[in-house]
Amino acid sequence: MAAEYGADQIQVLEGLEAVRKRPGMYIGSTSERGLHHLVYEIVDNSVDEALGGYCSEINVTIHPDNSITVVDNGRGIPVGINHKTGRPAMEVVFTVLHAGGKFGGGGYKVSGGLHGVGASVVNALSDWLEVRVFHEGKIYMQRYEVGKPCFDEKIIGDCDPEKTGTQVTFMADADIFETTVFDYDTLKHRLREMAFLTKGLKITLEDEREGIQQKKEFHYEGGIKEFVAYLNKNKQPLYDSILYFEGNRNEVQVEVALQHNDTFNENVYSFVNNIVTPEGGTHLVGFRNAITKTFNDYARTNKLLKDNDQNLTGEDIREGLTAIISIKIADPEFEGQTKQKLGNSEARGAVEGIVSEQLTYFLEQNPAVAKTICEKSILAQRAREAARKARDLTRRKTALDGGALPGKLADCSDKDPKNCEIYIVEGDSAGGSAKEARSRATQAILPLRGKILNVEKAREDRIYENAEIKAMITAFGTGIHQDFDISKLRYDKIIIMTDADVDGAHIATLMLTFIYRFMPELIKQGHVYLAKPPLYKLEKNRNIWYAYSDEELDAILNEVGRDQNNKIQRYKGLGEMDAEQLWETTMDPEKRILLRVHMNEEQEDEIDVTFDTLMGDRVEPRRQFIEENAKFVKNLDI
Ligand code: TSJ
Repeated sequence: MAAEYGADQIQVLEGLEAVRKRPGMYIGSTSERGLHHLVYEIVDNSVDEALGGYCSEINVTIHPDNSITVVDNGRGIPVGINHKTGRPAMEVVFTVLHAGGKFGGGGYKVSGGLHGVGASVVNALSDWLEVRVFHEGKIYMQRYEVGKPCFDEKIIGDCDPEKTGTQVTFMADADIFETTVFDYDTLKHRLREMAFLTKGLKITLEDEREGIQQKKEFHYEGGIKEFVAYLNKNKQPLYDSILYFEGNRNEVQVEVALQHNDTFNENVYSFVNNIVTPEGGTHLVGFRNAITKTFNDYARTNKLLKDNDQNLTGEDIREGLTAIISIKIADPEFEGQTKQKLGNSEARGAVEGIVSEQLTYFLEQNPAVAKTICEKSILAQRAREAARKARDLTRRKTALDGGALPGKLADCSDKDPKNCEIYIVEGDSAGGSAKEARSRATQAILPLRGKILNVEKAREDRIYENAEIKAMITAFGTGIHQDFDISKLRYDKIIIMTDADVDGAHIATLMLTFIYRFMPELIKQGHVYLAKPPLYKLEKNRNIWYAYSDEELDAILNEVGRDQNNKIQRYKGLGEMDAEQLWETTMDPEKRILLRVHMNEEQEDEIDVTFDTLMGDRVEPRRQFIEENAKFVKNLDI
């Protein structure tokens, strides 16, 4: 332990103690999310070095004990004594709050973690942390425990004299965080995003933990252009080019990339200093203003819009648009309840000016692309008008006749939604068995015919014409989009019941897509479930077993013996079960398995749906099977 503490050091330690007392103030929370922010805080320092042009590679490693190493090939944190403080520069970085990147000539800082607090906060919240700097053939090192230096900066060995860089390893403090186990996918997602946002920078992520070992490399010479290509990769683009605009104005650095696809959804993500701004702000407003004005001007000038046609709305132009807006600004101001909405007014002008100018030029140079986008927007305009009429009609209907329920719905008798559940069943015949099997008081059945409309691939007016979708909307009772009201939900559980095969999984996916796009709160608040029918029935000596996977069938056979007189039935669909079997295996709340659907909030751009397992009393865990099957629905965007 370094023994002597002067007055400055005591002040420093008090600073770090404040971080440990109120960690939430510095990293948002001590949940899994806060834990992962520690990594981003460290990586941000290397990204700053890359933005300055001094670093081309960052490697992140999750070690078996869940400690983390971040290493870059930048200039290295300056070694030796920092004159202002009389302490080693690296010690200042890790022990003085807000010290990051502020010393040495030409310190450069545009990025910064969500809370922009830097390395000392990570140190304060770590059980231990070690930093190594590679400089002129020597390795400089210092170690800290619970924020305190264990010794002065020292040279611990030699390295290649050409090698420069900084390496930090830390172990999050288990006394502070709810969990200290890192999630590979969460880190992967954010590091990929950082690589897209910093063109040319190579970032690797390696997981050394037992049973997990994997490695990823992210390196995009095209930056956000490649980000747009990535977001559109499972979609059909409307034209080949990805539009790209960049420039500097009012001391705001602006980069925009965009491309339309043939879906009807808008996928526009904005970033400030490499941090996503889900609530947008002035930079997003500038972008929207620019495209609305530029496309309307172009469409008028080129007679794609006639004199008596209405102007295109921003929404019309953004139908099927995938775009990234990334700005860098010295003093970002965030407003709104969650402080995630950019407030700087100079950002609006900068983005609007750069996008208007360069988009106008692009459209003049690429009339075919311009025409494609304008025509799609004009179709969207017409569909919007038709959809408004259709929606008004549906709205009026439900209001007038007190919400006439769909004819196919066999409703339950209990009127308290808290007790009620609705089974959405694939196919009329399975629907029939389910109606017979159900517990009438609390279980409603809505049979749907075959595949429902894929709402990702249909325009809004066609969606409202679809009978299956209308039936679900009226049965649930909540309304959709801006009319959505959770207090009107007629069932506590919405249970999707489809065959246990690939077709069934596809149908379930289509239903989840519909719910996700029209009433996402139902998923967010945990009201949506998948039923899990069995795959096999085994009969032996008048005893019956049901198996929900091949592994389970195997386990049952091991137990009862693999004899000649075993009768094994493979269920190909729900229709093969009689009402009693359906009740016993899939609908009886005491015995059934339900998977609760939830959204991974970190990854909303990938629409990631995962599951909790809820099982009746007499069913033993079947985790593996469920994990395997959950993959079917992993990517909603089929
Ligand atoms: F902050 C930190 F300690 F957590 C950290 C910093 C962690 C990691 C993995 C890397 C870094 C870091 C810092 N990488 N590169 C730098 N660069 C500087 O600190 C640096 C070097 C030279 C000069 C100069 O003006 O000569 C200025 C700076 C800021």
